[in-house]
Amino acid sequence: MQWERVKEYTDIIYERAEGIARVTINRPEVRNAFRPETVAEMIEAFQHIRDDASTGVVILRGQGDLAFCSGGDQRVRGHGGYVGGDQIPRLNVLDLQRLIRQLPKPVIAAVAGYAIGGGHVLHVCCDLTIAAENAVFGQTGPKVGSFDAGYGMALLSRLVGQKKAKEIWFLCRQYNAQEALQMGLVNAVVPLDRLEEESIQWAKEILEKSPIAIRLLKAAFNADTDGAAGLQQLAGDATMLFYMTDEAKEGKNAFLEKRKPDFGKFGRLP
Ligand code: 1HA
Repeated sequence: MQWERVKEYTDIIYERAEGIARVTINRPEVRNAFRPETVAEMIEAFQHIRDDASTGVVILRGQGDLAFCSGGDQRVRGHGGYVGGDQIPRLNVLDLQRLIRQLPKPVIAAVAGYAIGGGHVLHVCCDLTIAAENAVFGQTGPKVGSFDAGYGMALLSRLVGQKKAKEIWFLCRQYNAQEALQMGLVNAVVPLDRLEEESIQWAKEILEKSPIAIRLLKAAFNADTDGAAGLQQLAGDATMLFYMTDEAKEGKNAFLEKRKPDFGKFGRLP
């Protein structure tokens, strides 16, 4: 793969090749913990990916073999949020979680090493997770004075069931890759040196499929869990498809031509 850097960032690396975007959290000195700037850069990259017609699948990973992401950078945790250069306390990873969920393209988490705390929730928000054999999963919130009871609770419960999700949150234990596979938290476990290759293989298999079918399936999975926000996404996709029909165009054209629309010419399917 010839990865092309899409844009230079400080805390992340955003590349693309052959229809795949690769976003790497690049703070290995803190096990890829995120600060507000890291998240802002990821949000910008994911917004670009959303609009980039050449990209069909995203791989999200951490720099190095030791960690996918260790959550919020505790050194900059202030009063009410994580504080960046602008001195504003933020929990902007919540915006990123929604963006990953709403992205009309699958996101694959490629996890080597620790996916912990807010970093664990990030992989939970991704559509698929490929784990290296050295991957370690867990929540730490109640240990370090935090919790993510949004997607961190609801999606995790969907994946592993409520009893297990409560265990994960209440006991803050760490789980290895095989345990994660067993509880449905990840899709596959591969040797560390095959993580890259395997993630790309999964991405390529998805890329061979119908983009709109994949997009609508992702929206439907979200609608099943995300309430009105999930329904909005699925309904938005329905509107996108409807706009492509002659029936919808008749409505617009009639308005512009100041005439009554003639919807009678369109048949009704069973
Ligand atoms: O809960 C939320 C949120 C909830 C709602 C809304 C928004 C949220 C946003 C974020 C979060 C959270 O993420 S809370 C949870 C925060 N994260 C953690 O509690 C994990 C902290 N880290 C660890 O438990 C461990 O470092 C580790 C299991 C990931 C790795 O252990 P290891 O391999 O033994 O390495 P370690 O020596 O601990 O770490 C290497 C270096 O990385 C250390 O720095 P050094 O001593 O070399 O100067 C360590 O301090 C640093 N580091 C690791 N994780 C973080 C970190 N520095 C800052 N923040 C970190 N998260």
